[in-house]
Amino acid sequence: MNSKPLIGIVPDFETAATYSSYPWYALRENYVTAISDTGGIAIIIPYESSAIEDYHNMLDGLVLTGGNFDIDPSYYGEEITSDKIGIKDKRTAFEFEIFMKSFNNNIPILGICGGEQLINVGLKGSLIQHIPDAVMNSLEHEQKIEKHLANHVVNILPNTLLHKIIGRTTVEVNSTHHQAVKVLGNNLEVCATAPDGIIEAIEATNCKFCIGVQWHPEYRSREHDHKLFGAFIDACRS
Ligand SMILES: [Mn+2]
Repeated sequence: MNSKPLIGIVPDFETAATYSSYPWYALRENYVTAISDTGGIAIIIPYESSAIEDYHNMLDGLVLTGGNFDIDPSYYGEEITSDKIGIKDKRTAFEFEIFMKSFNNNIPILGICGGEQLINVGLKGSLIQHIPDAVMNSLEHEQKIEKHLANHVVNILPNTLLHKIIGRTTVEVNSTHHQAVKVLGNNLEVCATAPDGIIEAIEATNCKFCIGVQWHPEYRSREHDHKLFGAFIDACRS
């Protein structure tokens, strides 16, 4: 294997006429630099279902990103219950397919924000559709301050891979989500929670590396963000 692992990143998709009046793929640059600075080679993979087998054969790891979207609740057997939901059918259909293929073949996976939620739904879990509707007195999970700044703490559960990686039981994280894990998917365990009880990270117990975090470590503003990317790239290399 190449000493630098090849990491696929699924981008977001936009039709808003800001960059182009035609549909365009969108990805914040720091998802890429977090990988390249940590020793991987990042490759952005478009939603081409016919190429999934080829992508899969190339990749040593997969990053599922966040973005301006929600997973269609029909994937977990619910109707849409909030007007805050925005779905992207093409993205979610592609992402499900590449996630399941990677997961079933034990390719390391890091899910970030919406990517964490995709892991949970992919493994037959469900989501809180809009946190303020579901949790009384929840913390502010859609922070108004700049996105790289920490907005709340999370408690990391002992005896989890995430705890082994980060080596701390409480860390500060940024928070830019309005949904969260509700019912946990198969073969997953909770590895971090916010003080209001919101699930902030999950990991699969039956594979090499499949961790989803609700925060955005790609900003790498805190030491634990570097540790998470380091452990992910190490897993992709082995
Ligand atoms: Mn949060």
